[in-house]
Amino acid sequence: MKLIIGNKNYSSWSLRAWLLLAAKDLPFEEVRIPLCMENTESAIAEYTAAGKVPVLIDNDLTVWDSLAICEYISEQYLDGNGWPADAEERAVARSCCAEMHSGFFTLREAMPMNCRAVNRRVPMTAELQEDISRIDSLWTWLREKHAPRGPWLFGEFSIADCMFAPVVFRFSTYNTAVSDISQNYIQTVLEHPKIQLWREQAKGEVETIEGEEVGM
Ligand SMILES: N[C@@H](CCC(=O)N[C@@H](CS)C(=O)NCC(=O)O)C(=O)O
Repeated sequence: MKLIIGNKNYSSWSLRAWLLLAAKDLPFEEVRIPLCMENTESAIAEYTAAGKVPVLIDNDLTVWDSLAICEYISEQYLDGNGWPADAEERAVARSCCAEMHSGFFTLREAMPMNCRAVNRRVPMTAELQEDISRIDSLWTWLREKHAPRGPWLFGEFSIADCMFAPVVFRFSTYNTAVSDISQNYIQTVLEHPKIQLWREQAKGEVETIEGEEVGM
């Protein structure tokens, strides 16, 4: 398999698909296309007409979009184990991922993922606090419910953790105040060896995207 991704420092959607493949130790080749460069559009167009990363190439198959890639990996390579085993939990996990995938626009805009940046502060607005509070209460609820089975959102590591991993980096970069339970979850994610690897590789990147460098 080949996974086409953007800059590790900034490409939050790329991280989601990459983390599932990496955390599950599946063999894949990475192709990194730095975003916001003169040739970004043409470089991505070699793989997909959708114009966005991540893209997964598996033999003759092209899968674009982070969530579709995670679904495919789970079905094709993980026996469905990318999701919780229980049907009701699976439905809730899919709801969480869909909510992340289609929402939190204020948070995404105001707090861009910037893995190598620390101790940044951005101005708080009511809309931003609303997004943060929703994620905080969702994480707290899931962790309280699933704590006996492990430290991840649904106990065991799942696609839900991949979909929220960029938010973990955001909360860490911008020192976002959340519940103790969410803070523990953030720590769990940050300590994952593959998350540490991603962050190290992000630190090694030389490109800077001005528009993504926000906060003081
Ligand atoms: N919904 C898509 C969003 C993908 C997306 O927006 N990717 C951004 C990078 S994180 C991108 O490719 N931007 C390139 C561009 O717009 O030129 C997914 O989940 O994969």
